[in-house]
Amino acid sequence: MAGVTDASDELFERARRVIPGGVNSPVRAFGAVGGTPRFVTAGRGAFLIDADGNEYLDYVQSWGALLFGHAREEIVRAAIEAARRGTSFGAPTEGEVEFAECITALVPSAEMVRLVSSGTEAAMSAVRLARAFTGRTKIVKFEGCYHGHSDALLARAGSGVATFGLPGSPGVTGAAAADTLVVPYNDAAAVEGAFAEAGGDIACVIVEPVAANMGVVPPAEGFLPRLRELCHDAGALLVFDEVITGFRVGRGGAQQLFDVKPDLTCLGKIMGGGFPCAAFGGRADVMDRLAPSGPVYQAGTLSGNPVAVAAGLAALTLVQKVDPYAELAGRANLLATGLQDALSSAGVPAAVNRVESLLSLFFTDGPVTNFDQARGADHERYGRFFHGMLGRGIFLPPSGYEAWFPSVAHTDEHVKWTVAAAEEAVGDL
Ligand code: HOZ
Repeated sequence: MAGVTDASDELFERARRVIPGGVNSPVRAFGAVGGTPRFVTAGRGAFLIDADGNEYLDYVQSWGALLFGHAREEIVRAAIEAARRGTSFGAPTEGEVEFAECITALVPSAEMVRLVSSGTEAAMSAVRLARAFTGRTKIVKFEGCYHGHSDALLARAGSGVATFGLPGSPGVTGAAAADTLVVPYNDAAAVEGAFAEAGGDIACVIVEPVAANMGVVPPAEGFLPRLRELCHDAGALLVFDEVITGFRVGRGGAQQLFDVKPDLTCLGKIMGGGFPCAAFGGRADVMDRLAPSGPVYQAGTLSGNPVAVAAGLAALTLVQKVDPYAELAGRANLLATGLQDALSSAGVPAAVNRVESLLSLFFTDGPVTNFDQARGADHERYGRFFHGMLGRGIFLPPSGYEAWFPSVAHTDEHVKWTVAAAEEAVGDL
């Protein structure tokens, strides 16, 4: 259970002297919920242990990277064995070929794939490729969707940009943002409008097929197929950012779940088994434009890193062997309905959005189908709920704009504790 935080307090103080804000990625700083971020010493299965020895049932799971929980044996073993053979070569390996074969077999639209080290790189490179392939400049993105922190994709983004209430970021030039058209999520008419106005200039539409960086917001019925049609008719590419949904909402990701084939897909998180590994892939005729087959430049010393590849391959092998999706979604449903009941019986207006094993909680009395509604939720109340849960040993994302990620290591018993903790925590609201 959560208790004293002296060691985390001290580490945070030290960290702030040498790391901006004391963290290496903004949302971790607890800025939106207040208090001291917990400095972690270990993770085991569904649990995190902090520097003071407190143990928490963890629903962050490295922001969705850990489908099988912390330190899953097969993944750790694969990484250690790979590291013993050498940690980086800067030359191709058989593991990369096997991994790419595995990804292209699992992701319906991926005929070819290029490995990179982060989701940011994957999205940035996919956009460059789309622009080069179509010979066009503009891109369409959605309010509250987050595609990493490259210049063109930060406008009205979710995740930390939403958490800290930033419109974008200083340092992004007007020129870099000028070709980014931003429209509301789930609003097909707004996308039609963008195509009516600038159709011949639009290189791609990039979308999280299930938005999961403004809290979780499912795509409206027909929204994704309409994007597919619009892009097809206008000669633009459809890019699915499946960094979160890939290997999470099913083994073939959201494109399989909703049966919509994008031209390009960005992947990350689960595919790296908890290591820095990501990818973008898609139609072979588009991917073949990448250097050295084609002229579109993209590169990286640690791309296809052998340790990350071994861990990722172990994770995707488990995905196929365990096939955890039905059970995971069932458990997430238990959690979502338990939370919704706990809050309604306490008379607290709340919406729990869920798609398969992705869920999040908004303190609001209406539905949440877009970024405006997500922003309209009571985020201060979320902060109080977060601390009520943390004090009871449950680690939720420290922002109402982030998704909750139950893992294979979470059990029905864990879900029952969580709901019981929520029943008590509503008293703090
Ligand atoms: N952008 C990530 C959440 N959507 C946060 C990553 C991190 O802080 O580790």
